[in-house]
Amino acid sequence: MPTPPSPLRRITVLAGGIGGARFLRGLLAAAPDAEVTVIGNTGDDIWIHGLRVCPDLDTVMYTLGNGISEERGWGREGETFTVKEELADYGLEPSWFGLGDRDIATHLVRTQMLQAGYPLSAVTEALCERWQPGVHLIPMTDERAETHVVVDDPDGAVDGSGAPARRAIHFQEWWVRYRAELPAHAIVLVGADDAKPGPGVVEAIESADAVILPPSNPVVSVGTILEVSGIREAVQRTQAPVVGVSPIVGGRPVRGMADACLAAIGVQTDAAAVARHYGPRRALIPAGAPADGILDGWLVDSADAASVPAVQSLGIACESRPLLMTDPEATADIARAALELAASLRPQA
Ligand code: FO1
Repeated sequence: MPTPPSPLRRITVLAGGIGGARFLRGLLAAAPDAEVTVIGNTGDDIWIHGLRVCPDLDTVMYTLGNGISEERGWGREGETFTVKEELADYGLEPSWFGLGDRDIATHLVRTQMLQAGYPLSAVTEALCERWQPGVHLIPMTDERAETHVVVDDPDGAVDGSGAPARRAIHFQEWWVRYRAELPAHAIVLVGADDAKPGPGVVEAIESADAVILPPSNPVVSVGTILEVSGIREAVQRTQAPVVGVSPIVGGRPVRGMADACLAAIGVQTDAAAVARHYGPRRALIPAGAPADGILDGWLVDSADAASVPAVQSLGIACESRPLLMTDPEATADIARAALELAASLRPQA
């Protein structure tokens, strides 16, 4: 008996880099008939050696196009770094960001198209012609909006009062050069106010049958996408159920350094705390309480089953199940569980 086509045909996902890309592989396996639109984070984007690098868009494109380096989670499989070595021999900075030779071809195509006047959305569509990721990958905005991190000056400069001087560094420098080990006083999306949602972004959220927040970084990936004016509002008003998958398991990020980012905004590294941070969309809590959040449902790992009642008391449906994406089958099961929770939350037709 063929499984009936799921009522969730149009699925929109707000995705960051590695965790989001791996989740998407499971989602496509769990819902092969679905039409998946991925709104990609571009806050990580950076000019490096005159090339425009879009780490999260490329990680989704390479992962779903089977060109990703599995062991790094970013950049290309079978990569070489000859150009990087040559640049280092010239003493050209930054030497802390590794551009692979194959990866450089992507940045050359993107940079040439941007300089010819194409918007990032058109560039991304052109690059996806080659990679065929199986999703419609669209940047959160076509405008420049870059995540910067306010830290104590790494060179130890002090201000007039002798306190450590603070300065903003690009997210990639904080993440790659300093491994997010410099305490972040603030994380700022430079350009957020002027950036508007990219073509198709609001429409993909409003017309979805389900909106999914994958286990991407809640601050510098999902959080960044929601900072582009108009996107959070679209998520709050969509008719589609909005379901998230916790990126924190047993008090620790599944991968990456989400804990350093959560600390920067004063949110505990805990599955329930992230749900509270995203907030309930429809208040089940006493009428009149603010329900300006974005979540209808939240999946937590079995290790965090004890936090289910606390999340439910916020007005967010919550279930616990294994969330470690240990292999494609496990990832497909997680995606399936997210879709089932979304289907159960659809307004009764
Ligand atoms: N991450 C690193 O830890 N070291 C690198 O040298 C590095 C280079 C790099 C080049 C292209 C690219 O698309 C991603 C790259 N990343 C690197 C990963 C990147 O910092 C992260 O994927 C995201 O920005 C965070 O999700």
